[in-house]
Amino acid sequence: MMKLTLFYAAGASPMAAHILLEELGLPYQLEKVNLDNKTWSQGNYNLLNPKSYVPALKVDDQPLLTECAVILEFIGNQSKFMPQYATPAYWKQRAWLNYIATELHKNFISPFRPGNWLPNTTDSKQLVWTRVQPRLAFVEHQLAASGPYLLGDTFSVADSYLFVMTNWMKRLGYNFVSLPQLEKFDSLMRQRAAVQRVFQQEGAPHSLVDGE
Ligand SMILES: N[C@@H](CCC(=O)N[C@@H](CS)C(=O)NCC(=O)O)C(=O)O
Repeated sequence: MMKLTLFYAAGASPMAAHILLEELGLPYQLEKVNLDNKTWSQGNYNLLNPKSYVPALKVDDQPLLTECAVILEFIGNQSKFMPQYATPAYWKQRAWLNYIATELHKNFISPFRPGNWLPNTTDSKQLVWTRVQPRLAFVEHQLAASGPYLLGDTFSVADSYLFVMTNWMKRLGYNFVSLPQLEKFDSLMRQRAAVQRVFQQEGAPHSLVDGE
């Protein structure tokens, strides 16, 4: 049996991988990273991951896996939950993972804070909203046409990543007024037992205030 260790910070993007591990029932260990001083239980996190951010996934003695979308694809592959390589379903899933990573996740990051952090001031929250809102509107349109999940009726790999985005929307106080399908998606995800276990395990989200 493969040994999987997920490096995470509460409420941050590794939650997507955490949800997927729980959904698929794979055995794994969690290692919490203190993002303020970049330490973990064994010392300097930057020595382990020079990218200096989470998520990271250690698989046995293999080189560390990084990048949310890649980690999700890797986990999905472990239980054949990721569609078979090079089929239309595979490309669709890849396109969603890439879209969420580059159009949503990255645009949720404040350009005013060094590193990858959510916005923490009124102005930066407003700027981030002007960037993510049109991209979320695209997802809304897709969910209205063929939801309630990204690939239709059933939960798939990219849904765990999209949920991190809707969870951040709530955290940042953005409203769902023009995004009812996303709101429905968010509440469907919250009802899933795996998601509830993840919230319980991670606890209160990492502070948006530097060094707190
Ligand atoms: N490109 C990376 C970005 C990961 C990322 O944004 N991580 C954030 C948490 S959501 C982080 O660790 N920020 C702390 C820092 O950059 O110092 C990915 O897709 O995995």
